[in-house]
Amino acid sequence: MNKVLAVGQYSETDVDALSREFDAAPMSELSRIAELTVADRAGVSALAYKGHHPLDGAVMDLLPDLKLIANFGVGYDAINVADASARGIKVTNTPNVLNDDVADLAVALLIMESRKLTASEAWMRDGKWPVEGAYPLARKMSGRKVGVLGMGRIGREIADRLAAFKCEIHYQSRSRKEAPEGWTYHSDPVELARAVDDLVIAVVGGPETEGFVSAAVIDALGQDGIIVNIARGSVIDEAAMLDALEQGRLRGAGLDVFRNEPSVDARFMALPNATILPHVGSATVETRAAMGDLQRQNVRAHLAGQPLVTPVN
Ligand code: 8YV
Repeated sequence: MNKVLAVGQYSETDVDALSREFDAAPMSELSRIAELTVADRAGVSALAYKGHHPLDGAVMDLLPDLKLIANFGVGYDAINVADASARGIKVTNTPNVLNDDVADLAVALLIMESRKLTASEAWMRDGKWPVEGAYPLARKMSGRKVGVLGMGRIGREIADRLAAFKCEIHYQSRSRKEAPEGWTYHSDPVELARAVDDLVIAVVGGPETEGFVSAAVIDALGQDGIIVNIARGSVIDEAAMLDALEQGRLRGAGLDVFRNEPSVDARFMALPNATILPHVGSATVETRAAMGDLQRQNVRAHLAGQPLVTPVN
């Protein structure tokens, strides 16, 4: 038996496609798997997962015939890949198809926070323009020195866009990359933060980057800096960043990701110097369709005994 189980909040298009092709009507949460009968769990060889709740060995062990976890998303930090590998389970993700949207959003967040676009729009909607006059001056974004933390596929798309905004590009990653002339490599995140005006975070999530943007990195960026994060909330020492934003030791933040999503720390809601978005980096009709398609291509390849399209392990 080669049954497919789908777990997560899928779009109508994805629900239709998963049901039609794999007879897999999605269940909302991982915790529902435990409610299935032993007979229903037997023979499930592929799990199409869309979510950010931890998927570890304990969940995998509920599905004794599991051979594939196909993740909807490029970041697979919710999946314990070591647990999967130890059980002979392959993991796939959905890289590349979301690079443009996520990079667009990173640049948008930097511009939104620098130019105070949310606040100045509110000024207009609240009727303050004719009464109180022009909105106070914001700050320029083009031409700043920007540090990109993590020069993977998404980091590169962000840096290319920022270069078009005449920004001086600095980056940090595990190794020096083939990059255009004039881009500066730094091996250490504190050194990167010290060299730049603003910092954009594009590293993978998970234990290896937990708290990577530490209080020391935030201090090194300094009080004129803006931090943009489109990666994972876990990458930043969030309490240290909140302290710095509240105390004016950091000018601003543009954030699409947080610790403990969707129940984000209430301190963010009161900050006038943070542009906050509810994890919408890849949330366009076009990109989510492409992500769903790539997830199903991996399930299809697995069922046909063919090489997986975008394997992780
Ligand atoms: C999510 C993301 O996958 O791709 C990623 O790593 O963070 C997002 O695109 C999205 O929220 C769907 O769960």
